[in-house]
Amino acid sequence: MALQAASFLPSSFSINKEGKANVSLKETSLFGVTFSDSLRTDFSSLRTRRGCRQISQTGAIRSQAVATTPSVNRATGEGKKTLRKGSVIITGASSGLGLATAKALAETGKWHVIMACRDFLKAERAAKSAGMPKENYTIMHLDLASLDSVRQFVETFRRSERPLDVLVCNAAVYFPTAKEPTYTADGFELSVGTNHLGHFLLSRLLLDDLNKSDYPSKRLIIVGSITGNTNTLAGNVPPKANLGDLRGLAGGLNGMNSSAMIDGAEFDGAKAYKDSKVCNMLTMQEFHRRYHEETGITFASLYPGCIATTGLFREHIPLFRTLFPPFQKYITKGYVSEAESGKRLAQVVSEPSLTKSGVYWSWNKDSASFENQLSEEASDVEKARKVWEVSEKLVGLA
Ligand code: NDP
Ligand code: PMR
Repeated sequence: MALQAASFLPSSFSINKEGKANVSLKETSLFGVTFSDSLRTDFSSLRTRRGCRQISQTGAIRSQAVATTPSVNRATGEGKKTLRKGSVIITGASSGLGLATAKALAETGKWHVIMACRDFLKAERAAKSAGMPKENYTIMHLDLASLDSVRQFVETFRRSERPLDVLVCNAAVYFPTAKEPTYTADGFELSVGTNHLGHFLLSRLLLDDLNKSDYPSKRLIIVGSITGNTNTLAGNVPPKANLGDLRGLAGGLNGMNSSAMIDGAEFDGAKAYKDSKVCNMLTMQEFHRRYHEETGITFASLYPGCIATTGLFREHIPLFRTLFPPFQKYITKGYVSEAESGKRLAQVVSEPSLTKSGVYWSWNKDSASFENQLSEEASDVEKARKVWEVSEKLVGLA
């Protein structure tokens, strides 16, 4: 279905040296939708048991009572201070972007990665087969589709007595072919419930922990996407993200006395994912406005490129999974490998040059980062405030 639509690509589809393009889509029909706007886009960037157990890198169950002493700044022979290992939590680090980022950071020897995953064994196998040095990661159970699990994860993490220097909200689910909504343990539509509400509670709870860190650069990163931004060609592929007046979100997304969709409309799995990404990008900016000045924490979001081979597309039809990678590689040129995307996100975690807060990062075709523009909706200050206020009620913080 999707790839048939590739043949509807406009003939004026061209990419300049920087991998940026002004795509003039005057009256171009795509998926039966007529565009009359001139869009500016960037092509290069074009169930488990709830656990409060923690598995050590060797796979053995480690008692929570064992406190791991974080390394601290220590003086070297010359009297210079050496930076201690940074401590970063990455949600959904068992595959795709999360795993590639965990690997990139762990391999530097400068980071200890807490892989916050819903499936212990999958995460352990993934870390091992990626060759991650054992001493540089720990796996902790987190199921973002359960608010209880999020709270338990925060407790377990605190008991580990590791500092928190960077939190990366990366995990996501995508149900493009679902006819009916499915729900989290708390009764929220599963994609917005996992991708947005689970992360919203997690990051609100862990803000205190980030604030306590003595690391020189503390960061909270929420992964966004081009497909939630309607100022891009990719963001104009139907169904488009649109949060409307948030009536469905305010009603609890439970599909009973309220719609399962944020805007109150009929369920559409692909749209629910894109809406959840808009929430992710709005949440990052709202964090920035509320807390950056007071805490010095850097809040950032990013579009890592089209990583067309990841598990995100596992629910898509087989034909899509076969054709999507070559389509992105050879036609849109938006494709990036998992390894490259991991390096990009690792930069947002650790690069001293990427400390600016409130930014949505993207990369050009030479893999140089730049501050990208968000769509009107994804940068709407009033909507961000409303999403924040409604979300804090839904997750029990207000
Ligand atoms: P993957 O499916 O490979 O990774 C998603 C991860 O999220 C997996 O580790 C998965 O765990 C985890 N996860 C899913 N549900 C839960 C849950 N309830 N609790 C805890 N973890 C969960 O996809 P990607 O690597 O592609 O996606 C990573 C991020 O990148 C997402 O935020 C996505 O929106 C974003 N992104 C991806 C793009 C792409 O082209 N792929 C483009 C732009 C943004 P498990 O392994 O157990 O399934
Ligand atoms: Mg896209 C022009 C550039 C471009 C880029 C960078 C993406 C990224 N896509 C582009 C264009 C197009 N896509 C065009 C012209 C079409 C019509 C043929 C198209 C279609 C399409 C489909 C059906 N694209 C998709 C899908 C999905 O199911 C993916 C999706 O929306 O997941 C939510 C997807 C994506 N396209 C991208 C990226 C990055 C995705 C996936 C992931 C994401 O946002 O997380």
